[in-house]
Amino acid sequence: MPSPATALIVVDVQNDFCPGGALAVGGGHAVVPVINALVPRYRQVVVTQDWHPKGHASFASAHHGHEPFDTIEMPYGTQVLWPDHCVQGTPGAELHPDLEVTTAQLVIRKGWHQGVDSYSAFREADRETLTGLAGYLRERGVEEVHVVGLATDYCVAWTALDAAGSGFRVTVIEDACRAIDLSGSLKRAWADMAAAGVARTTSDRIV
Ligand code: VGL
Ligand code: ZN
Repeated sequence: MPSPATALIVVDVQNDFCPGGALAVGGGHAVVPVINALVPRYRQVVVTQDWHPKGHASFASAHHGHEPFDTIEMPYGTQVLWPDHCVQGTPGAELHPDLEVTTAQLVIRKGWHQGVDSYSAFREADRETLTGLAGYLRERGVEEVHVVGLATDYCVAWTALDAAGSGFRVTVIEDACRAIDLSGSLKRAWADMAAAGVARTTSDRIV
């Protein structure tokens, strides 16, 4: 059983990242039963939602002459352009209907600044704007976080890296995640996480 000082962060388990969704992650829905089994083990559970306004800067449709999965240079760095996804208030932005997170105390919505993406639940892609999550966790005595959800190589990895950078011990529970894997992004994400001291485990070691 994880200690009471360990929080579970459930990242972006939303309809648009599941099969049939606008930015479907292969097998995305398969994380739902795994996460449902994990949630009751944690005293503190935080859920995140990718939550973009219409015409968000991370959408290919907002950039004339660009296709989804192109990359462009933004003032804050390189940005992958995505299909329109997780638009605020749409069914695609809702949490997967079978996800059981009624005990979660906090929902962090991210990516809502029109011109800035936010893969991480801690810090937007400009690397300056904080969401307040680190302060929230610290004030509640959290020392360690376990990260699960979608997608391993984007929002899960960036959240895990920023958690480590904020001084939390971090573990990613692999079988409770699925990846987009765009041009080697999954391999790179695991390497970056390993270099940052992020540990890796599987849900059978916790449940
Ligand atoms: C995500 C791409 C764009 C994610 C969010 O949740 O990993 N990926 N927006
Ligand atoms: Zn997004």
